[in-house]
Amino acid sequence: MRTSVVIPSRNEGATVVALADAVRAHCDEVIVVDGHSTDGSPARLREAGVTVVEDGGLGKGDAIRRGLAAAGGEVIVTMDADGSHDPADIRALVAPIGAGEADLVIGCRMRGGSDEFAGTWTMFVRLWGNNFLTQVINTRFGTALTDSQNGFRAIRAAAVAQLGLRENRHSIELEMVLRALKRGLRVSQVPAHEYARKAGKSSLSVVRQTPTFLRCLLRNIW
Ligand SMILES: Nc1nc2c(ncn2[C@@H]2O[C@H](COP(=O)(O)OP(=O)(O)OP(=O)(O)O)[C@@H](O)[C@H]2O)c(=O)[nH]1
Ligand SMILES: [Mg+2]
Repeated sequence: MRTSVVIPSRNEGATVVALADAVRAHCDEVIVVDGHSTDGSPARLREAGVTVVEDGGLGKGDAIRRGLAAAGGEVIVTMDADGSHDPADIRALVAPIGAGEADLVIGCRMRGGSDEFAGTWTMFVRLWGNNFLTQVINTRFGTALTDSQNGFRAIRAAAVAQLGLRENRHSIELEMVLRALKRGLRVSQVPAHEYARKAGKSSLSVVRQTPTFLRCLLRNIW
């Protein structure tokens, strides 16, 4: 199936140019959605022949929504620009959609392993939050997911229009899986390894975004 890869990126100049180049071998189209980076990465990407679109300045969710709208593939993969996701996993993410077995496929770090799950309080809280949200989803929809929050995932392009995504921040992945299950779409997982980001700083503040995640959960669970 014709596959687009959407990479949201804000000041990821240390990794995004090489990543976009490496991704080309695994898909038909690469789109970097830039968050008004000030590190010169958009110009370097364009020089390298990569399609760059600008986000609306509202956050990662806004970037993902714009990337999904701009993508021309029958399947769209989303992945981080920070080197934490392996382009070699793209084909495994797309395969269940190509086989007609799934509409949304999430890369599962519980089965693929993760360098990120380090013994820090931040990672403890993030892992706990992921497990909590995943169990709420499993209880509500009778699913058996183990990692509902990974941003490394593939979605059937025809399904995107049914979802009406609105989240502007990191809660876009939660909104996507909730709305997909509510509409009766098939959600599955494949193992995918997550590496610690190779450079730069995380944009996800657990303290600031917890209310955003809870609001998104309450808004979309029923
Ligand atoms: N275009 C755009 N991209 C963003 C924005 N915020 C974050 N991103 C990108 O979205 C991806 C995910 O953000 P991260 O900061 O890596 O969040 P995370 O993966 O939860 O945190 P880490 O553990 O540090 O990797 C990265 O490629 C970011 O550069 C934004 O406002 N606009
Ligand atoms: Mg990341």
